[in-house]
Amino acid sequence: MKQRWHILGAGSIGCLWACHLTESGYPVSLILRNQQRLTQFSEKSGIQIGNDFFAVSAELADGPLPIQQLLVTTKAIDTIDAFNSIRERVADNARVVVLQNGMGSQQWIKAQLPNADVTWASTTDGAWLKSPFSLVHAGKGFTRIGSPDTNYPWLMSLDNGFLNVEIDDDISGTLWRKLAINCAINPLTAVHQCKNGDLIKNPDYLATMAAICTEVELVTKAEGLRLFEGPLIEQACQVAELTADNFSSMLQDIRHQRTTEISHITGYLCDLAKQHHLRIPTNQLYLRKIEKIQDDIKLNQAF
Ligand code: KPL
Repeated sequence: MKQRWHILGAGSIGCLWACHLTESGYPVSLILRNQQRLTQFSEKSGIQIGNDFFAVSAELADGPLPIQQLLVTTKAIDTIDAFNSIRERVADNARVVVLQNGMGSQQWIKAQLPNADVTWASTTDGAWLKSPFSLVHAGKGFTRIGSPDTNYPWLMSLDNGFLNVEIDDDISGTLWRKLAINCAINPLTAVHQCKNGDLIKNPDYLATMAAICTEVELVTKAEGLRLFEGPLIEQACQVAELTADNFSSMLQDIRHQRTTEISHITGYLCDLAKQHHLRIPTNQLYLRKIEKIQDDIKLNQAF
């Protein structure tokens, strides 16, 4: 019998991975937030993708089994609370995969579990939940997975199932490239409430995006990283063009009155800039703007 995977974060990507791991023969348990979600789950006792049904089990954070294999798919901002709710159950030498956008929680989890195999992952799969535990796999992408310091052979066992999984020797670079593009596109589109493509059509937005990119490059240089062959602004324009009709995930979060991932994207960059005594005023300005929008949302929700 294969070793069980526990999944913390039963959103669309967590559910997609629950199916992927089930398909490759692992027992899987989703860790759910509360009794209401568990009751909802027990009506289905599994996850549906189109006509396919995957028999997955679910439990609450205080479930009975020790956790030896853990996939973290919460939003980066929810990691600390979610992880602390299961900390007691996680084996010190557990295998952990952190599959998230942004940076910061990967290192935080490693600090909590210094003897665990903590690995990082990034995905371009697109999925959404049309109803609880009923999933639409809208875009087949790739999940890159790796460890920033050691090569763990067990990672190969995740390249089985129905998702495209690639072992990545430069997972830190992969996450950084995503973070850099997200710094360039997401806060600007969220503040100006525009589509990704508008950033290249409007000269003022384009100039701000270029300033953001130059500052990101200052920080990556100080970190000893070279993300792309050419300048970041060229890459950012390319992504904005390719996704011209899309609304960025940050704008969607704001439109749905949700907390964004800014603290693990631009916020992470600003923290590093501070450590290197670098000034990155444009990124700092947009960090403050998004934080202000989030504060206003919270205030509105309180009344
Ligand atoms: O990843 C993205 C997002 O919306 O979060 C893109 C489309 C690349 C914009 O940064």
